[in-house]
Amino acid sequence: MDRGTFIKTTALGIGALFFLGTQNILANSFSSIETTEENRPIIIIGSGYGGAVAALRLCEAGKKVCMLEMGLNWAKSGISFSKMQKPGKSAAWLKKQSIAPFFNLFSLEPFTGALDRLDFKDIKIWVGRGVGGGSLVNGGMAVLPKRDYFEEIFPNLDSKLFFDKYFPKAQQELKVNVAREEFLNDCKFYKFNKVGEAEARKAGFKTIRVPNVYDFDYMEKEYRNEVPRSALDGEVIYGNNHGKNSLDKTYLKKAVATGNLEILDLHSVQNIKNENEGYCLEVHLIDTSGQIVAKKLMNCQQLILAAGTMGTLELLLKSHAENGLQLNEEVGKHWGNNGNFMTGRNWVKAFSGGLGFQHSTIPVGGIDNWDDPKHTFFAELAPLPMGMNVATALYLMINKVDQPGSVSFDASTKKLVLDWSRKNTSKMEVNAKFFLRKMNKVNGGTRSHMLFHNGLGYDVCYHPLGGVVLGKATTEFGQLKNHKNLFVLDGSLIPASIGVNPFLTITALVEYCMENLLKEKAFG
Ligand code: FAE
Repeated sequence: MDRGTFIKTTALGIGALFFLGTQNILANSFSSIETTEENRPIIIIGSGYGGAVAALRLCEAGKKVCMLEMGLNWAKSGISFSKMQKPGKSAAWLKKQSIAPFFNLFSLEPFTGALDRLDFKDIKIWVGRGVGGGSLVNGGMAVLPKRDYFEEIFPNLDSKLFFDKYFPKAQQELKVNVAREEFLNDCKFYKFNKVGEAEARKAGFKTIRVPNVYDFDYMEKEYRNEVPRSALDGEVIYGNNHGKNSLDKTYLKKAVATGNLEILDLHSVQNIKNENEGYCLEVHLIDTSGQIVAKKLMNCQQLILAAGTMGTLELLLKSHAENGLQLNEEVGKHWGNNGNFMTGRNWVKAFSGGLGFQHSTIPVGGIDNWDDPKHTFFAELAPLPMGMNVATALYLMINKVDQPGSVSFDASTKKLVLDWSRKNTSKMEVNAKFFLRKMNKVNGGTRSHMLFHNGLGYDVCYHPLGGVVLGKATTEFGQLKNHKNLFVLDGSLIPASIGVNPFLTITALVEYCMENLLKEKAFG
């Protein structure tokens, strides 16, 4: 696409749209809206973990940074996040129905919500939208990967340096903390976890306590009714109004405080074009109903892609297909679901109220079966905050990815294509059946047909990873190969899996990359 086709200025410009006062209808009625042009030295696309770390370190180094985020700045908007039992504005990205992993009985008015689901043939991928990215909607579990698995996944990285320096740095900045055992024992909202751990141990599995970014001091106050409730009131995948240290309260807050960060929300990047040594972005400014209200061309000397694994891959592959953006052959390879496999059990202590009637939304326990070479997995004891005792236990298993997939772009449909099918999850399914059999044998219960077809949620993915792997598609510090001024800094750097929930690793990796890029004077 050339610049001329890109900048189509019609007689009916933005001013007229506002004058007529019906932006949405008009944005639909007129195919072209005036395009304005802006320049920035450094642009970051995406405000999740990768984008937030990059922004802070650049701003601290005195660089002026502009961050483009397609989702809403929730903190600024004053709009509350909705509870799981009452999905509202934040529940879904421009959908007419709720998009939780199950029980989607709720109709919605399309709104630029905080949770999105990308549907492919054999896999559904959930992602966060809004300033803070995935940190707005995730469970906050901040888990260190197993050191030997980290070394297997990243053979060229110095693991000692990571475990001594970058992981502790990420934990500190993200405000990772651990719940007090006395509180967990006492709190009726964690009965599901207590029962889950006891059942797992009875079945011969090892259980572990899982750190989190949710402020457990705040949660204890919630329990004592001293502050408004969030985790103890069904808030999580549609956002938390209190308690969770999402990125807007950590990295992004610090970056904004430097005075060097400009965050533009509801700015959706459509395409990237390489121009001389810099980049030109085609950007749509949308309103909260998803209608385009303005178009911008944003030029920058340096570009950081941190749009999350799926967002970054889409922008790179689409821009390659449509604008001839040069890509190396590694882009799109080594993609995986981080071994995500959801499963559940029905009839868990059904007649004794054993799992509790109310669940905290924040997970604190896991089953660590990583040392078993035949059935290697980690499983999160996930809450099911339905406000009643459904006697159902939910688990998010994280397995190795023995058959990674790949991602390409179909220019005719203008959509990403995943080379990923049920066969990629066959070993994960073996592990899930093994796990369920062992649990049910000693504890009772049945495979949860209520939650998933045949009790096996092979197509649920919260952790898409890979496609722009560190040291393969990029240099050792995240610079896209053959591009002096284009950097990829997000989950796409991790090849297919990391064995545990990934945001702590993404944060540590980007800390490492940024420290070295700044040392190399990659940003001048
Ligand atoms: P991410 O946080 O996804 O941020 C990317 C941002 O870029 C988003 O805000 C997008 O809206 C934005 N973006 C995308 N495309 C564009 C575009 N074209 N123009 C402008 N902006 C764009 O990226 N992980 C854990 O470690 N622990 C957990 O407990 C956990 N629970 C989860 C629960 C749920 C329901 C979900 C969905 C995920 C969970 N995750 C968890 C995964 C974690 O949130 C995810 O790995 C990270 O957020 C990925 O970080 P990135 O920096 O790669």
